Amino acid sequence: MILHDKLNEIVPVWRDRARKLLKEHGNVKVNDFTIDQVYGGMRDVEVLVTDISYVDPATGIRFRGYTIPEVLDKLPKADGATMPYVGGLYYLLLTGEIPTPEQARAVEAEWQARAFVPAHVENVLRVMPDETHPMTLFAQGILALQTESQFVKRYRAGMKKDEYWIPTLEDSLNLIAKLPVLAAMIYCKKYSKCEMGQADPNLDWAGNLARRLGVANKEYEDLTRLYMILHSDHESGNVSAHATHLVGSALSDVYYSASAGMNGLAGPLHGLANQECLGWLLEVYQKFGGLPTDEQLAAFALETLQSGKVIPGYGHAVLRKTDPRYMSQREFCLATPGLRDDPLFKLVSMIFEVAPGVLTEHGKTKNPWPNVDAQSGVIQWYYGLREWDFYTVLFGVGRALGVMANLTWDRGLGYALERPKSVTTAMLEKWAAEGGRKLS
Ligand code: HAX
Repeated sequence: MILHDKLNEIVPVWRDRARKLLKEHGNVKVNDFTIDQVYGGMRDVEVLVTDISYVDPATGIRFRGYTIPEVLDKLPKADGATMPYVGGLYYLLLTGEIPTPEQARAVEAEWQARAFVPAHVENVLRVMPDETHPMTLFAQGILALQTESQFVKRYRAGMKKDEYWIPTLEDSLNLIAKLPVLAAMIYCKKYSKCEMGQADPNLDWAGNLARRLGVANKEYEDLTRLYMILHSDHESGNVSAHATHLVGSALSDVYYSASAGMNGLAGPLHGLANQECLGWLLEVYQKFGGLPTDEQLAAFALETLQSGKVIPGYGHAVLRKTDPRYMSQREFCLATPGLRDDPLFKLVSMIFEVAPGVLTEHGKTKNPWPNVDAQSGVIQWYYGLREWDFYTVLFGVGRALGVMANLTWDRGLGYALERPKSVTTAMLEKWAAEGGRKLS
């Protein structure tokens, strides 16, 4: 094929040119940033603002200043549950204040009143081929809901910029309310284990998701509350949050923006890592016919790295320590009889002991410690949700909470259209030869 042949010829030449530039001049500054940062996915470039959450490289996420243990302790608990209402977490993300039980329940009631998913969305899911990945269905389902956008109606009718946040909040509440039902519809379509249906008015938002997935178990409802809280937000530079923010900056509504974010979450370096993790765990377990020895596990991990693959669930673009979201899931497992003795959980614990050493010795990753995805799949597996290509949808339902809160504030604060400037390789080479570039 003509284009394939031609690119086969020129890609290696340009790759070598970029590598040479980075090797010889990676630390040269172009304005405020180094050439390493320009090529390297803008690591550590501080150009986004959010007050909703912050990831400290050493201690991990804080939601509105609160650590995960503080959030779990302070937020009002669902009736008879050990974990908080997700509605309370959403109140905290949006307002910065810990809600009273009445306020948390009021958010849950808002969601309950808006949970109905229209028939055309169900139809969109039904016509897709059975082999469609659940994340494709999830992004499509969100996009199909765009017909409901209040922002679009108000914008067309004429609306002051200061008011943009109002229909954005309205759209956000509507979308979040419907996500448990949408996710469950995808689950039913894909695996034929249930019938598509609407929300149960007697259950909270997370309880609804748990039940509709067919796990009628109080423990799993609590786990779902924890899971959604942990996955909700991770400041605004990660791919799903940034993609949502970027698309939203063009005043595309909540549905367009969230769908874009979910497409980013579907990448194996981001949210898809949770399904990849479980795949890798099962591969280890099957290969050794059960738990391996530490030596066997280390050798298998090295083999994975040497074959050019990543160890899923390990490493992070910002964190430089074990992810506290990993630790709280681990604590949940350790506190849950049955789960703490589960052989796959034991394997996860062994990997926690062995993989950081292997990754450190391998010498590439800046962070050899586990992230949120290293632990989450095994818990779903334990409770019977074994269709692991569905796991990223669960992540997406949780992540929607954070990106929607951010988008509401983006509009509230009138954040600008995002439009960074690009340069050419030749320009960078010229500035590198001149020892750097300063904005005049
Ligand atoms: N296994 C093997 N190699 C790894 C690695 C891992 N777990 N983590 C990082 N590396 C490699 C990178 O691929 C990179 O190699 P190259 O120089 O050849 O490109 C090198 O180490 C330096 O990477 P880094 O600076 O430490 O990490 P990045 O910021 O570039 O990437 C990632 C961060 C999370 C994408 C990376 O650690 C990774 O691929 N991890 C495995 C996949 C994963 O768990 N993703 C989920 C992350 C959490 C999340 O967003 N969840 O949604």
